[in-house]
Amino acid sequence: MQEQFPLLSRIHDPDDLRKLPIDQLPQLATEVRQYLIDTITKVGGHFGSGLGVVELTIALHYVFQTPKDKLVWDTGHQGYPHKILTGRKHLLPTIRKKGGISGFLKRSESIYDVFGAGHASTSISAALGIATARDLMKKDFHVVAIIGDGAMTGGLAYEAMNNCGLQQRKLLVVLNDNQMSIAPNVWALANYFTELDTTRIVFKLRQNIQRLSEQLEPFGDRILKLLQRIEGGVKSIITPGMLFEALGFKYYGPINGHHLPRLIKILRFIRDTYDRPVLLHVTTQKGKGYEAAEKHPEALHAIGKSAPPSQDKIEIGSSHRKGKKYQDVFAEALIELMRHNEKIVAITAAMPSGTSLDKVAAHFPDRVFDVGIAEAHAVTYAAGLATEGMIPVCAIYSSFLQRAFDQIIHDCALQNLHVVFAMDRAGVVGADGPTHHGVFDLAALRVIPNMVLMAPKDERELRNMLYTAIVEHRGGPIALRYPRGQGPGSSWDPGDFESIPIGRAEILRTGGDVALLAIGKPVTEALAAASILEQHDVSAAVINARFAKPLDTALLDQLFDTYPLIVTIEDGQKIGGFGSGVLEYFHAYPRSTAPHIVVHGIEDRFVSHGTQEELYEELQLNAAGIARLVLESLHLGTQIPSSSSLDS
Ligand SMILES: Cc1ncc(C[n+]2csc(CCOP(=O)(O)OP(=O)(O)O)c2C)c(N)n1
Repeated sequence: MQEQFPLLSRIHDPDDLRKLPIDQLPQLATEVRQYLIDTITKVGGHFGSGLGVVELTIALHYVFQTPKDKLVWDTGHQGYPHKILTGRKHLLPTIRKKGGISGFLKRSESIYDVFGAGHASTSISAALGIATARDLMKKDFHVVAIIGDGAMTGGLAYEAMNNCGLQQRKLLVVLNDNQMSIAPNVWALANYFTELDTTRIVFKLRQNIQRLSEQLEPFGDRILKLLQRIEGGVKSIITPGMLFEALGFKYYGPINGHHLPRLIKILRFIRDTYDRPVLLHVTTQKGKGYEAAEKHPEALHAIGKSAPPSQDKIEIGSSHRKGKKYQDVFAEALIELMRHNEKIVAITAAMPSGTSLDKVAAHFPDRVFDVGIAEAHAVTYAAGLATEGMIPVCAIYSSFLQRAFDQIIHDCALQNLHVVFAMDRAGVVGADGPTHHGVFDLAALRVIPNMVLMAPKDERELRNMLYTAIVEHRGGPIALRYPRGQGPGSSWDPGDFESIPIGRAEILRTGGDVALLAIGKPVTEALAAASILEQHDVSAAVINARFAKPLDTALLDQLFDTYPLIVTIEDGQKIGGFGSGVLEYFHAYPRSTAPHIVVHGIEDRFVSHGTQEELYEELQLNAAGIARLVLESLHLGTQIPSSSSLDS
């Protein structure tokens, strides 16, 4: 390390960084960037965003006394250089791996991670909270929120700025503007900012006015007021930050976020002079220093372990789809349905490629809307569309839809509007970890009146559920949840859609000793578990529940009457989830039989990061885990190795 990274190898914490003279910092930036590229191209992870903020991260730790001064990073995916400079560079190769460091900011990981992040637009609110606590406790430290232009499309950021403007606490917000969200940012304010680097002009002007004010002080208030008016007037002509000024911030920028001496100069100036909310607007380039990432910032926002991903194209027409991602199956089916009904529209909240709606937009550019990182708005916007007879499909990751809980209830369900929720990344998502696991949706949406909630067992069923939701369902909100990655590999022909009766489960396998009642991805595991159980002389029925709401109560009645043991299986929180619903139904009526009902899912805790397979094993949601649970419940506690290959 010492040879390749002579400066970086000496940096063990920000104090070491602060000992370097300014003229060595550009060299340090080069080394940090190189270390990031070397490591992440090998192990995978978020790539472009960190590369874009190397200088900004160095400058912030250089000027502010971290950890006494608090840096609050928004979203957290750009925190890799911050991790490198705060004692975690040797852990970077473990990032996002099971047992390794998180890909986001995490308080339990480091005292420098002041506020946990993963979901966007939280930093200004959190920073204001920290600044308020500081003032109440009469402490003295700086609080800096660092937020991207993408995260600035989230409503929470504006709620926070409004409140900052009102409270007028000493707080710095750094707007890291690279004109990219994951996709090109859909930020109306982008047009508002000039590309001119006006800082120096404004900075000079203000210094001159300040100097003049001091000299003219003896001549009284009127002259000072006049000068302040001139400063304001000039600023409004040549600075693009009037919006922030109107919200009560003092605005500086935009300045080049890769120019370390200039960054340090302005940060020091702000640190030494501010006494109220300040917004510093820096412009950076996503992916800086890695040519492919500079050219294709969306594709290289995050990368896998091996080569950077290529943009795969969607093909409609071949009948066998093994290996296709759920998100692409969804997009392909949506394209087919949109061809037949022009009322169908689709909405993404800044995730066009993640949801594959970019592929839908290639066919229907006027009927796919990217609303920015604004899930709450996306849902109410969809509700508005639905009132006019459109059929909106909100394609939002399960964990991000948590942001829109009230909008789902108040704007969609209460008015019984036909809004379709396509909840991608349901269940455990893998390396992104607890901020991104989609494990709360079953419990959260099940409680909402008028809601229909379903989960497909495979790709073909996803198509049929989408068809059912859009074409067959008559009114009311309807949601389907599907996992990250590929399905088990089912096949179909184009145009091949089947309606699924709402609330009807499907018996996949009969058996006498136990009924495995699974929903979504775990159905495949339950089928494999049944094969394992067969080897242990246990005969298991497998039922694909399909609906968490409404439940197939007729089938449940039969199961309750027939099986001594029923195991419900879901890749979501147990509390309030699908199995919980089965229990509620069981206890709602007097019954002559008393089967043992075991609810299997995620216990009352947050699940860390790891591969989906590792987490399925940890959570006992894979075939081996399910088989083991059944045997234990039947008091036949045979040893079953944890790998699911034991069905051999
Ligand atoms: C609530 C929420 N919705 C969506 C995402 C997915 N997401 C992660 S990073 C990102 C783009 C962030 O853009 P920006 O804030 O400009 O940061 P940059 O990557 O450009 O540095 C998005 C949409 C998220 N993290 N949180």
